[in-house]
Amino acid sequence: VINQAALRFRPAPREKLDAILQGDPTLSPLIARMLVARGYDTPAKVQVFFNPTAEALHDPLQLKGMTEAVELLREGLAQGQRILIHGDYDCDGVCGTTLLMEALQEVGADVGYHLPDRFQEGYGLSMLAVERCKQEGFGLLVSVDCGSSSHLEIEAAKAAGIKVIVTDHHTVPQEPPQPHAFVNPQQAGCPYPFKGICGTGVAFKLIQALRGQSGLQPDHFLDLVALATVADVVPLIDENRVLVQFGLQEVGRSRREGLTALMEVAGRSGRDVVDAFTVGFTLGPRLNAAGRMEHARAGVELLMSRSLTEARQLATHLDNLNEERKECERRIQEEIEIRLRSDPQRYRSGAIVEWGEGWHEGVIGITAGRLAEKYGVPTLVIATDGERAKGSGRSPENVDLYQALRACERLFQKYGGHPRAGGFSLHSQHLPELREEMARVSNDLRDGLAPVWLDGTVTLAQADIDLVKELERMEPFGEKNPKPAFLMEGVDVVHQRLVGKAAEHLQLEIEQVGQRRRAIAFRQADLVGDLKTQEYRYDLRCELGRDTYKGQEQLRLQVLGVVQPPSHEVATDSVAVVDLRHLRGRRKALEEWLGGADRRTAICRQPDKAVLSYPDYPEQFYTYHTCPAVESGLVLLTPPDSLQSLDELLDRVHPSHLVVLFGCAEVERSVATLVAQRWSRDMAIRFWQLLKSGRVEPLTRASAERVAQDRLKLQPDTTREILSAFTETGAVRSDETTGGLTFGQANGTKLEDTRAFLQWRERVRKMEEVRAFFSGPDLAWRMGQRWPWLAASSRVPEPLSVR
Ligand SMILES: [Mn+2]
Repeated sequence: VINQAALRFRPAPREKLDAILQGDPTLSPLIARMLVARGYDTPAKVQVFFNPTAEALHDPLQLKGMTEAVELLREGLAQGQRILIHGDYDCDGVCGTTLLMEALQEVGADVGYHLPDRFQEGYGLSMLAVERCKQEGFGLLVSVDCGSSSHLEIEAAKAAGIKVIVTDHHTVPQEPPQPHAFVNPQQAGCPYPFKGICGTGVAFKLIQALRGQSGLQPDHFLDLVALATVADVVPLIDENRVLVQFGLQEVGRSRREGLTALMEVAGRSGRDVVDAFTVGFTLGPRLNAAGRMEHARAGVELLMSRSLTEARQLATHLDNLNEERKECERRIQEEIEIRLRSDPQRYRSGAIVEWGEGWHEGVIGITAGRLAEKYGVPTLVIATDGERAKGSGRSPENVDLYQALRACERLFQKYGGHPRAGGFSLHSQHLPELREEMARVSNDLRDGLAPVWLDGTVTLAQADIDLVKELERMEPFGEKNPKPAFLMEGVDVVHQRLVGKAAEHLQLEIEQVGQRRRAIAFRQADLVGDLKTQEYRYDLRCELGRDTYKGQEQLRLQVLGVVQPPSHEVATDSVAVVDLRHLRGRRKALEEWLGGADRRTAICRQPDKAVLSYPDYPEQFYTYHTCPAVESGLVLLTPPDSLQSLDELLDRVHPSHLVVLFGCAEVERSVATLVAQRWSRDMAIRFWQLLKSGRVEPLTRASAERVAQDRLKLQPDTTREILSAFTETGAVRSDETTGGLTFGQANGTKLEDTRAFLQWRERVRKMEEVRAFFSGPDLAWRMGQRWPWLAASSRVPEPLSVR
């Protein structure tokens, strides 16, 4: 359940929106909004975003240290030196190692590789590898995806006469190491224009430089680059977008037996579209699992395998390790959540700090990430082994984790990280103190609620396969180009049931303005207890995708979270705006408001009809335009036709408080009614032809309205407007007293320039403005902005969970 005050729309300034819509009128406003919010705010940038080409890639030689690295490699190759590739145990390190191994073998090098054991050797260049170089006669050590903090090991290798090339993309310490060549876009003084490439990306650049190539060559390594880029969660912007887009095509060609086998075990046949999602959620975790649960070697062996039989065995092994990893994660998370449920203070305190003996070190980071996301607070998960404790932390955007860890510095033996993630080790006896300290510093550092981002609002009617296809043009999604999330407002939950092996998912049947659809909320079974579907309509945060079911393509609506509706039990002496847009039992609520001691007034479109439904309150219904001054509060039953109408009403009436009792559904209906009266030039021409056909007998306003309704399904209002437009153009003259019509001489006024047409357009524009104003969270706050004398309070209710 999401606290509505945490919702944030990614900002998209109106002027920039207009500029790119002018540049490409085929863009839908929704997509345009997302592009602007992501920084693609000129037609040229949008053009490059949708059409990635090799030109967007940067020259490898712009990387500082590249020339030296290439020289050393060439020298080594010429001398027949043995080369040891030193990778890392995650997917990026494994892909980078494979890439360098194969590329150097292609040019005839004698190469071997070393991947550190996560549990024995830890992260970074390993002393064991330096020893191996000495014993096995490797004269050149090349790191990939690590080494920037391995000063000691680098010096040891140099002392033993080994040449060292470090290639990496991790943050470089203040005092950088001094290998013979150091290639890392993050290092000070590196002119490379993009800092976001992953370790495998840097290795790819090294090979390009060695071969004197650039752009997308050599393309048979792009599959590894794409895989690592997605799995390492580096930003999918700039050249990464190009590398991934072309690299995924290479994965799809499946020329690598290992990837074919891995897709098989993941249940993806070769014909399936390979997208960033497949890589990020199926291939990546399986390659990561090796290093997390056992040893990363299996990953390199798989990627380098030339035999499908062998590859299948290795892939099955990785798949088993991945299952083991998931099971481990599930157990730890479950254990923590049991603790949190029995003692909610453990997450309400400001941070989650939980530890367990023998918890698997390889998965605590993922678990911390899940919990931080779910509870919206910084989370440290710690594996203890007697007196030794090793932990991993993740944090939502509103708390800088690195700062928090630094504030607890004195408790740690070692720590490091960045604003969203970090790692540390300490003595177990300090754990209770760490829990307290962490809660305290997190509260100090916290900047508002953890934001829950949105890209826009959609209605159930707008959400269709065409929209999904448009969204897919923005792929690959990932870091810095996240999968779009939308707000779907005022939805009735008509049915819910638990699905999945362990009944862990929630399937919903939802309805909005007459449209009904099925939606799925993964791993959110606990929502069942929170939803009050009889009382409220809900706003859903959701993602749109597609599924193929029995050969039929259909929309997949995934619910990411449900927004807590504002509570309706409020005392009006404390608030000026009561937001009841989500209430279902309107009749009961209205009667309560009308029957109250202070006789509130209700504003609606047709007071005479309302009085028939509520005969007990004959004097209490008015329209926006007829309401006299009141002593008490106003209840708004239907949306106004413009914000100005509401301005005027409030100016005239000065209510003590305002109750908004219409929801998004009512606003949508008003818009729909208005749009149903739409008349276009085409419609006017067909009406003209009808008039001229002689079928309108006698030729009067009344019979024209009747015939137009029968034959063209035009509302009488619409017919009247078109007729008055014709009168303006001079094509028709009408006799005011008899209603008789005669054809006249056109005076040159275009139909689109007539007052009748422009007025209609203006009405629609005003209604759109009303729709925008009354949709979205924080209505009370926005009303307070527009009418400051309505001392609005945002009335955020007690959250059900911290989010
Ligand atoms: Mn990496």
